[in-house]
Amino acid sequence: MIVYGTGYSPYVRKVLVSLVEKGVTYEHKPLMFHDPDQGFQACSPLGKIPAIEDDGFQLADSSAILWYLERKHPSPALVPTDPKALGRAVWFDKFGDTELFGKLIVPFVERVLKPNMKKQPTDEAAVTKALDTDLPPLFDYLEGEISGPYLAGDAFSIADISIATGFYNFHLAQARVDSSRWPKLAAYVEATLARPSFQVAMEARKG
Ligand SMILES: N[C@@H](CCC(=O)N[C@@H](CS)C(=O)NCC(=O)O)C(=O)O
Repeated sequence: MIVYGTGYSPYVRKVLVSLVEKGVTYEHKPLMFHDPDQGFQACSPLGKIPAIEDDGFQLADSSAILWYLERKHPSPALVPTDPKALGRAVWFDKFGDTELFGKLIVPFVERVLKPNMKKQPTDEAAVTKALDTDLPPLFDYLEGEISGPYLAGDAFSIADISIATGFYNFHLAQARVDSSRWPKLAAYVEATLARPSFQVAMEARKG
């Protein structure tokens, strides 16, 4: 299987974590979104990352890929079967991708991506707004949802992958979850990113 997309992307990281958890071997092509590479373009209709090619089968979108991997490589399961746990897993995958991502990524975009990769100035006011205004309600919500090591049921799942992935970029931007205000969230993020699969996927940014 070929995985397209830089390891800096939280969405690409979702796919890499899933592959490592399931013990599937893959080739990683760490290109940026909208790269002209023809193989990538054929897999990603919108030019977004991640995308995969698996034995001639092409697919884009991290959640679609995670569900594909789940059916093709069912063990260990990353999608729960219990109805309530399944509902929560789908919800947290969606919440992570849509609500959390856009705000969690702001410090990374401003402090890492813009100055180092785009040669543009950092907008610290945007970082302050994300940290002080936009993220606290989301962190409050997550703090209230954490009652054990996993967000959906009693096992690691796509819910944990999708919520934790963006916190690595948050950390790369020298931002942290304040453990005095959100102790459960801070501990959950630390423990989830410490999993071997996340460690491998986080190293992939150097690829
Ligand atoms: N829903 C997609 C989102 C993927 C996405 O937006 N990736 C970003 C990089 S982190 C991208 O390719 N952005 C380029 C663009 O939006 O045109 C998924 O889950 O894979």
